[in-house]
Amino acid sequence: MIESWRWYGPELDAITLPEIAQTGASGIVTALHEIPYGEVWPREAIAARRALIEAAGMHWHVVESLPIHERIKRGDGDLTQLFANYRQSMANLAAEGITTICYNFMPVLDWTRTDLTAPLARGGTCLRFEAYKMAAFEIHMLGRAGAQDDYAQDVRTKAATWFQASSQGEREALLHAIMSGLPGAFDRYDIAGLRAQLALYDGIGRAEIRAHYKRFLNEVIPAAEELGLRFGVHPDDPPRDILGLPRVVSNEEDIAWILDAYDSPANGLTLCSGSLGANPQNDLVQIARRFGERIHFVHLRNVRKESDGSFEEAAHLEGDSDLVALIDALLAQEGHRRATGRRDCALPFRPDHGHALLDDGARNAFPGYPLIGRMRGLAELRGVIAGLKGREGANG
Ligand code: DNO
Ligand code: MN
Repeated sequence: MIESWRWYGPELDAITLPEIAQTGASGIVTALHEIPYGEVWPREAIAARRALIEAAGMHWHVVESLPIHERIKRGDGDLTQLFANYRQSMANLAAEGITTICYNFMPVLDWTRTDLTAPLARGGTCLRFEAYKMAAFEIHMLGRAGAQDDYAQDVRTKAATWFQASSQGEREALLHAIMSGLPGAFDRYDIAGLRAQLALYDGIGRAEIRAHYKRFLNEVIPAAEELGLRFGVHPDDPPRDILGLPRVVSNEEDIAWILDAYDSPANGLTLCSGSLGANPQNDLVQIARRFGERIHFVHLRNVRKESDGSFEEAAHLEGDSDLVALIDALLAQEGHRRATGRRDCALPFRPDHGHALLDDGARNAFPGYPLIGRMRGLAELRGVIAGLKGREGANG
């Protein structure tokens, strides 16, 4: 497996490439976050970013993300130009030798949490999703009546109580946390802005989103095949509908549908253990085995789930998901690739989010992307991989 590290680029990330080099990671995962959604990534800008990474002794291994414009997700109007721009960015990336592309198909928001600095028992903080706070946000702050059905009665009661007692500051902090998953320099919405975005999805249900997704695949995967690119969709986080919007990349069945909707090795998966792992119905090892040949990129992190749908990000080897078993399945997939003569045998992975530990709080890193906490995660994962590989060697 190839150790990689997400970096938001020289303008936006508080962590520098020489610092990342010290973590031991060899691959960088990044995007031209400063380019607005829907515009072409110029080849020169890609080349300049690549040169920075290579000057620091690393390799730009994966693009995360090449974002999909909301109009494509909504199937809104004439999309010819947007698809042409997307394919042009793909061609420019391929020309610079960057061949693995992670993207997601989450409407409006990316990963969503209600607390960015939930305290940990031994000190440090983690990201947390509190079901009643999300319900309070949807039902009371946004006024989405339909969201009632997505939460159990006791969660709704708690949400109403919290909302009534909440101060303006607490509501603003909740809005801020919920908006923080939008990557890079993307505009954050206020309540009115978010309502306006959501209104654009009126009348768009699961079937429509799936149809728009299939159209996207038909528009880009043939070009990916020609250019030698591999696409890996990142699952929804959390893996369920939120804000009353349908999400179509949440479980095994969804993944099967996507990989089937355009049956090509270029149409693959980013296996994110933290996102998929937040739904108790998802069996990570089973997902890794079933779709193994189509996995192009891996996010490793852990979650601790609660019965009401809340969860928090646990240390990489704590929490409810068995990451050792998952890594074992991924190493088996690598072995299978070697045996069948595939060129892309080594799977790139990154420690997905990490805890904010020690001096992390003093730096202005993106939530979930601190230096020390992720370095701890990477080191633990590296140990698991080395241990499992050693055993493989010992067993001949
Ligand atoms: C969540 C994180 C996200 C993810 C994007 C992919 O699990 O990995 O930041 O990178 O949603 O587009
Ligand atoms: Mn992830």
